[in-house]
Formats: sequence, structure tokens, C-alpha cells
Amino acid sequence: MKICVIGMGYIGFPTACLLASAGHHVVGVDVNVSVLDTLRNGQLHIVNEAGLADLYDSVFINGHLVVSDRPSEADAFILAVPTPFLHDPVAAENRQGESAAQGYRADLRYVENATRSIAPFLRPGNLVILESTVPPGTTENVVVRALQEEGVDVSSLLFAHAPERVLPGNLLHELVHNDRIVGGLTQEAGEAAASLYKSFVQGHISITDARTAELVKLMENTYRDVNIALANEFAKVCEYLHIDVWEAMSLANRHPRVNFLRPGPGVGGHCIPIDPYFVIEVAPAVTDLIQAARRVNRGMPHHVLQLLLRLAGGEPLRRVAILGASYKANVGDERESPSLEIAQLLREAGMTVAIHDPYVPPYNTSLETVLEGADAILLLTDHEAYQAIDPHFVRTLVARALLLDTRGLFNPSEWESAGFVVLRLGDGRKSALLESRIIQ
Ligand code: SAJ
Repeated sequence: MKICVIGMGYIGFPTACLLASAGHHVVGVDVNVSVLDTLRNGQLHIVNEAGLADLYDSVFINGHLVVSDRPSEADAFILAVPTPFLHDPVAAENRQGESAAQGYRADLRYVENATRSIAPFLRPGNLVILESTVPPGTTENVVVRALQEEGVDVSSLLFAHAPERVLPGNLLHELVHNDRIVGGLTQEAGEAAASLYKSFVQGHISITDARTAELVKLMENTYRDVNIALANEFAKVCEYLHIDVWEAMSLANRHPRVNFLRPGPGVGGHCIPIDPYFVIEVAPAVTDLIQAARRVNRGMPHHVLQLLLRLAGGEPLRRVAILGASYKANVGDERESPSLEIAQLLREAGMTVAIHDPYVPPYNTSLETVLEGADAILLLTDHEAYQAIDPHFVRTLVARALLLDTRGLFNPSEWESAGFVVLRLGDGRKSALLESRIIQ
């Protein structure tokens, strides 16, 4: 088939490559000129994704994937553009129900713009697939309506929603092997979309209706956000009860049907902290738990600041070394990263902050420089690379030997043997000791 993919981001671009390598003729469209230039030179704008460079080479050379700044006629159009959220707390206070959503609403302008951009190229029988994560009802109320407003005869078109669930850092493998949900506005549209994905998806493809598919994606990420909030809440409970949450959770997880996620300094990325609001927005009156979980996770950066002040034992911290800017381990993406929010909180508290992250320019500088003269080390992202740090060497660099580990990454006794006072998020045994220290 001839397929036009709108949005060359970390979903649209690999999807376009996979469709092209399956034999389709694909036009990849993006408004970002530097992305187009990079791709036209056969280079990649998405790094650290195994297999993507070779895949792109093959479809770039055989011409099955070409990139452009505008759509062209095709049998199928896939919209894979961002759906961030808009946060207007002031408006939230004034609008009934909005306050329940804490003022967060889906920003669908990219979906709307991408939809309008394909209007002139649509022909009867074309298939239009929305992949972006959206509030339930968007395929019908935004995509179809925008095309109608552009004067398109939508009765002859097929519409479907096909959310993705790939984990950044494992993109290609998951795009091919994960099961997929496809939701059609009509049964025919669902089947047409399913057969398109069958050309590269080896996972099972389930067909449902569009609204169900839109909600399923949000359910998956909301499930994760609520479970992370539960882990974070038990971290605070354990601090209060002088219990080590890391030990308690590993014991609880030995139960055959219990699987606690890991406490952390907050929930980042452009999915987990955002998608629950797409549910809250459409059902504010019945989402108490989902809203509470968002409040717990959004409160973690402030909790980390309190732990750091407790670790400092009343002495002011001049300079803090932060390990990890990225929102999660082993990838380089600082979008909505709690690390950057925590860095800001520390600066507002009068501290100087030096940040290191091997994956995120401009923080991928020398670790020694960042640690030099630090009054405290704050581990915020559990990059595997940090496992190799030698506490005894680090001891020679820092001004004060204080370590706050918010991911349970390091072995406390190794750092203590090098002379560090170590506090871990959720480790109540240590905070009891520290409280006594402060009292002294
Ligand atoms: N986090 C914790 N504790 C945990 C797990 C995660 O604090 O036990 C934090 C991470 O540090 C990070 C945030 O939550 O800041 C999100 O991490 P993540 O592992 O959920 O990574 P994402 O957001 O890149 O991927 C999620 C995945 N969704 C699910 O696992 C249900 C992925 O499958 C989705 O495709 C992706 O969101 C998305 O794009 O929707």
C-alpha cells in the first residue's frame, strides 16, 4: 500500500520504517525541518534504540521510505503526533469540575493540525488511523469533525484508533512483538487497520471500537501511575514506621499475586504523568483514586527535598551533586523529569546544583567535575552506569560525605564503609538514626 505517516517522532518514525521494510511505500511527514534534514542525510534523530539505524538504512536506500514536510495521496494515513497537556490552574479554580482535573486538559492542537493537513489528499475508501494517546471520543469528535469542517466527505472514509505501548529504549522489539489494540469507528475500519498492522506486528492484534481502544491505552498507563503512587506512599509509611521499604517490598513481592512497583523521586516522561489526566478530564466526579495517585506522585520531588534537608542534619548544603537528569534509567530523555523539578527546588532553597547524566547532553560531562566539592550526592535516576561508581574514590572528591539514594540503586554498606552517611528514600531505619543525630 501507499501509506502516509504524519509525525516522525519516537513512534511515527520507527512505525514508518517497519511499514516500509514490510514492502509498503511510505511517506514520513514532519513539520520539524531539522528532523527532515537529519533523515534526508540518512542520519537518525532518535538514538539508543537497537536496530533502528540499520532498519532506516535499508528503507532509505531502497526508497520505500521518503520524508517530506507535507502529506501526499495514499491508501492509508497514520497520525502519530504528540498530545501533551495544558495546565491552567487558575481556570481550574473557576470552572466546575475542572478543579477535579487539577486544571490539566489534553492539548489536541497537534492532532487537529495533523488531521487538517491530510484533508486535501484524502480519497474515498482511504483509511485514517490515529495513534496518538487521546481522551476517549477524540477519533470521532476531533478527527472526523475536523475533516468535515475541511469539507471532506467522511462517509467514504475508514477511521480507527491504534494506540501503541512500546517502552522507550526497546522500541523496535516492542513495536513488532507487543500485542496491539485496534479500535475502528466501524467494524470494516477496525479490520482494515488490523490488516495494515499485520504487515509488521507479530503480536496478537485485538479489534474493538475506537472509544474502547482510546480508553484501554489510558487504563494501561493509569494502572502504572496508581501503582507507582502506592509504592511511593509505602515508602513514606516506612520512613514513618522506621522500616526499610526496599526490604519490605521485596518480601511482599514474594506473594504469588503481589507485585509492588518501585518508589522513586517522582513520575516523569510524557506518558505516565499525563495520561491519567485524560481520564480525569472526561470523568472528574468518579476518579478519586486516580486523582489522589497523581497528587502523591506529584508530591515526591518535595518529599525528596525534605529528606535531603534531614540528611544534612541542620547544616546548610551549599553545593549538591545530582546524578541523573533523565526521567528514567538508561535512556536520555528529560521531558517531565522529576530530576529537573528537584534541581529547581534545591536552587530555590539556596543551593548550588551540579547535574550529571551520561545520556542527556549537556549533563554528560565528567562525573568528577560534578562531584567535586559537593556537600551531598542526590541519586535521582538509576542508570546502570552508576553501579560502577567507586565510593572510596568519590569520598576523595566531595566536601561532605552525604548520599541520598531515591532509587534503591546503591549498596548502603559499601558507601558507609567509605565514610558516607547514606539515606535511601523509604528506608525508615536510617531516618530514625538521622532524627537522633539531629537531636544530638
Ligand atoms: N517509575 C517509578 N517506579 C516504577 C516504574 C516507573 O518511579 O516502578 C517512574 C519512572 O522512573 C519514570 C516514570 O515512572 O519517571 C515512567 O516510567 P515507565 O517505566 O512507565 O516508562 P515510560 O513512561 O517510558 O513507558 C510507559 C509504559 N507504560 C506501561 O508500562 C504501562 C510504556 O509501555 C508506554 O508505551 C509508555 O509509557 C507510553 O508511551 O505510553
